[in-house]
Amino acid sequence: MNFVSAGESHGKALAGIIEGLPSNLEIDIDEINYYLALRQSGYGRGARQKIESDKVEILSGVRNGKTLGSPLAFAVKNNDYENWREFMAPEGCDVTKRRLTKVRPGHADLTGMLKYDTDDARNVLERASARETAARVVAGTVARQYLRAFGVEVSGYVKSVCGICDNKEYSFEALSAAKKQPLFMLDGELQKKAVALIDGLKAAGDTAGGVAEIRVKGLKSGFGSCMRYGDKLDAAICGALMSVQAVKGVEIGLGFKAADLAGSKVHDEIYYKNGFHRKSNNAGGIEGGMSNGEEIIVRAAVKPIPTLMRGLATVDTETMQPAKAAGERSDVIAICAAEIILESVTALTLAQAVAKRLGGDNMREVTQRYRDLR
Ligand code: EPS
Repeated sequence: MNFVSAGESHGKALAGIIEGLPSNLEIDIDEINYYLALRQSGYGRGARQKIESDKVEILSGVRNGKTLGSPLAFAVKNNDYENWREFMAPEGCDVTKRRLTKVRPGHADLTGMLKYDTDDARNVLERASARETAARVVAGTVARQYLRAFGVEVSGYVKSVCGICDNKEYSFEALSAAKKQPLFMLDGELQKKAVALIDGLKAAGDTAGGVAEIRVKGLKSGFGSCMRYGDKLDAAICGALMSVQAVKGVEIGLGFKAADLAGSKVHDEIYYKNGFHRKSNNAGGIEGGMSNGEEIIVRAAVKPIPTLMRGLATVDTETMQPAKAAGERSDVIAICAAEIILESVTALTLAQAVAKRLGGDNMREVTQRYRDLR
């Protein structure tokens, strides 16, 4: 199963193609739009989200609500294109306006300009923008629907905002309450503190990041590989999470803490009663590069947004003189969006691992093969 996305932030639309879906998978378009709306939500988002109202349009691969086995192509329109047509139209536009040369530290602007040989960072930032992640949410929600056919669910919450961290443990079922909260946090008091902190940062023209925890329930053991490092499930998940804009760190289960503890405090002892089980899950559901049947637990650290209204020190590449970095409008924090995107890329990665192991051209074939697994 392959996925490719296309689209610029202020271009006509985002687009994507998912190739390798079996036939007869029921596609719930309302659920895709639900996750698209969640991706746009959350405290601290900027003015752009008032312009957009993301909805998926499926262009191919689905007939009467079910996949055909052919590539599923889709588009999500950028409403803001109407305001940018003059500067973005592929057919011809005015490239002397909306130039960005006061390159932002932490964004792709400067390195991208040099690499793609352009004197306007707009040519780079339009694609590097996190707007692209709307396409990944569409693909991720299709992947959720595929995984659900095997009883696998993906959820998550925001664990920390700019250092305000919730260290409590929550059951998988408790996580769904997070999506109704302004910052997708589960502790009301910590969330109030985080909201106040974001308000302060916004007033100061500054930005924030955070940590999201993603959990997966119900996946049988044996997906991934201990034989081929390229197929290790933990490597695939970490790569996928790290590919999300602004993610700077990823951990599985105990993660970095495991390095500080004795082996007896880290490894999950194995018992047998009507099947193998463990009383702890420090491994985060993955051992030897394979799912072990326990909940998969991953966390990703998201850096602060690099567009700061106060403007960091930089160089204007037009004049090579010192300048304040560009900052017309921006989010103060996009951790809720990141949480939804991270759930989506996790779902897509797991769907790919399932498809790789089970193959199958139609859902009947695939679900039967899943049932037959030990
Ligand atoms: C982004 C900058 C902002 C964000 C955008 C990502 O866009 P604009 O420059 O149009 O104000 O709103 O994210 C989205 C549009 C989105 O839908 O998530 C950036 O520079 O990465």
